[in-house]
Amino acid sequence: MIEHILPFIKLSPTVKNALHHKLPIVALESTVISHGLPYPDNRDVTTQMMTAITESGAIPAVIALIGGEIHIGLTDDELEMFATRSDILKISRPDIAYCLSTKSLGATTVSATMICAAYAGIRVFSTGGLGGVHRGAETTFDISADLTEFSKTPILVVCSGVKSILDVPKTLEYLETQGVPIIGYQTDRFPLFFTHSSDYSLTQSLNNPHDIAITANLHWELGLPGMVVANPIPAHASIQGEVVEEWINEAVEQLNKSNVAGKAVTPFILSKVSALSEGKTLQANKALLINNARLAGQISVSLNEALCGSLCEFTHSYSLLRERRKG
Ligand code: PSU
Ligand code: MN
Repeated sequence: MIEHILPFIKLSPTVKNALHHKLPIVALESTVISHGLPYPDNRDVTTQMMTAITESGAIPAVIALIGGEIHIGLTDDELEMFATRSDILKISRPDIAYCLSTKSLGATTVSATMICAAYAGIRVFSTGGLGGVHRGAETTFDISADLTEFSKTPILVVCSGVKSILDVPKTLEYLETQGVPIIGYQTDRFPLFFTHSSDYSLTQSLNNPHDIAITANLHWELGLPGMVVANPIPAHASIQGEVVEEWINEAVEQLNKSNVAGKAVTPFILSKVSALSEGKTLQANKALLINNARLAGQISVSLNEALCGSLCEFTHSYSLLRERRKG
């Protein structure tokens, strides 16, 4: 399968070199840049996440769709473009082919980033929060494609749980049905994004990147696909659950009064909550993104030794195919 997909993939020189030398790589999504955070925080925090990954000993690779190609690793100008332009599509699993065939600019969500990272042989991906089961899903059926992706694509996603803008118990039930492991990093509680702990207990908890890497490798050796590592927001940046809940209830009320639906729901609630909190949630969001990037870098470094053979093979066939296409 990989052979057919390679012509659609454009690796940045840094990522290409990293694959060639079997260095650990961490994928980053672009929807959080284009639809999740305001400018210039979106650009600046992405740069800080990349630095955190580099400091952990891994190579960062922001993923986005540009001009009919899946870009793995962006230039500074491309990052600036995704941080500033308002005409960028939000791309989940169903939208990838359309975005490529129309040569549109596409920011990848968690589901699409997982798919594209897997094409390139990347196994670790860092983000802020997963999409999930929305409040009221029993009537709207609004359940993020992120959740089903974990039962299909072998990627480990480091995140800070989900925002309580979602129906958290239903999201956890859904992940369980999809067979998705959720490993709490140094915690046995599911973190709620802005809030570092919750009443939802986890059955799996590991205390260091090495043990997570061993478990992830075993998961994939067994032929099982995606997994979640839930990394709580650092305590100093955590906001009390009850406080966040008030902002969220207000945002959901505004949503219900509007005619916003579908893909626009998550960005709508995110920006309302940010405004209601007078920027406090933005600071928390940035802190957890950087913290997750650091942990993902460490896990990727630990995993690297166990996985290196397949990456080298990929890079070789990638180079051959691109040469053939150009010629
Ligand atoms: N949750 C956040 N911030 C985000 C997103 C989710 O706290 O930016 C983005 C991610 O890209 C996620 C997507 O994959 O929203 C989910 O969107 P939807 O609920 O429409 O599936
Ligand atoms: Mn949705």
